[in-house]
Amino acid sequence: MEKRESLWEKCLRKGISRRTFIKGCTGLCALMGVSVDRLAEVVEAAEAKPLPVVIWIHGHECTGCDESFIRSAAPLASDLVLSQIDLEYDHLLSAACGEPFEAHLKATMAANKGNYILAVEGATCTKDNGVYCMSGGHTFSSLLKEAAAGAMAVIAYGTCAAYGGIQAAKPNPTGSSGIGAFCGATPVVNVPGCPPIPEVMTGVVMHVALFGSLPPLDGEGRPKQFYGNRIHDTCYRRPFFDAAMFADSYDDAGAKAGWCLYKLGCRGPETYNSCGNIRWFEGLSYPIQSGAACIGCANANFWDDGVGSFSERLPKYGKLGNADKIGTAVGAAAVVGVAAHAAASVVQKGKREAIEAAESGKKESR
Ligand code: FSX
Ligand code: SF4
Ligand code: F3S
Repeated sequence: MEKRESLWEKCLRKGISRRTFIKGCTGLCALMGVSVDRLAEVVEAAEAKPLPVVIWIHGHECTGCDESFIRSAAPLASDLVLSQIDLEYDHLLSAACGEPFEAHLKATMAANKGNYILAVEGATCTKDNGVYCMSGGHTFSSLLKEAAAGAMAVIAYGTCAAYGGIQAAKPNPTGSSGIGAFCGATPVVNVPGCPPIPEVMTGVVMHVALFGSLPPLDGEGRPKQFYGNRIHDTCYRRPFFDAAMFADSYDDAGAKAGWCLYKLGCRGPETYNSCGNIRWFEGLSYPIQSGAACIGCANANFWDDGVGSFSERLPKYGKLGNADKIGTAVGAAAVVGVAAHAAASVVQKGKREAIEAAESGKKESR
């Protein structure tokens, strides 16, 4: 295997100063969601550790995950791809194609066996021997098995790769599922979201590349630093939830005043993701800030849970709580809290309608 450069060696070759390198390492701490207390560890890894090759393959999906990744602002995806990781193969981003490209994939896998990171977007399908998802003359499921067997770690990007996503929604005609069962003994980190937040995507790949190990994971295989909170825990509308001030429709006075969207079906109380703190488009906004309820796009089965009911409030479909123990405990607490708030909101709603009626009466009499 050819000798690969460390991040520091790359900086030296490009004439980047030590000062800029250290500043970059501090930024990497934030990006990876690790404390700056670990800066010395990050610097040491960036100095000494050769950066691994990344192979990025696509199964059944919409390519929204790659579209999200290339919008990463910190670091810019172009910086990450061109200087911080060695992305040797990507179905979407690589300029090459055809037989030479497939030959390059095989050669890269062979030359870096046991040492490359495999990034996967999309579900895999198994029905009729996986014939419904093919590229380069082979089924995606066979490529996935082969590529995962030779990888040091697999990153399952997106809800499709982690859980099956829309392809696995009922009636699931292609027999699609998440990729975990196809990865053998190779460790897998799930980075759900449809798509995941770009900075979360880059943070996870940089963690694996720099430290050579997976970040700490929760019971669903998700990195705790990015999936440790529910959307509800970091939501700026939370004070309205706590005060039982809910919008009842997207164009009522409550919605206009920025009240809680729980009664419009918001899945924030059962969804673990970083949208409330990292946000999207360089921290500009996220669904709830843009006025839409969270549809739980980082949850397993969110399509089936949402069909015909994305705007139904949570207790009706009763899916609170996630699979890991902590999530279930928090979810159970949320059921109680949500039910109590729902009851309180009936009272609040009456009060609010009375106030609104009085306000409108005042306006009319002016
Ligand atoms: Fe799935 Fe990603 Fe949703 Fe799309 O690759 S998580 S359908 S945004 O594109 O896999
Ligand atoms: Fe925010 Fe939704 Fe929770 Fe309301 S229910 S506080 S809108 S996450
Ligand atoms: Fe998805 Fe909800 Fe965030 S819909 S993008 S997890 S606010």
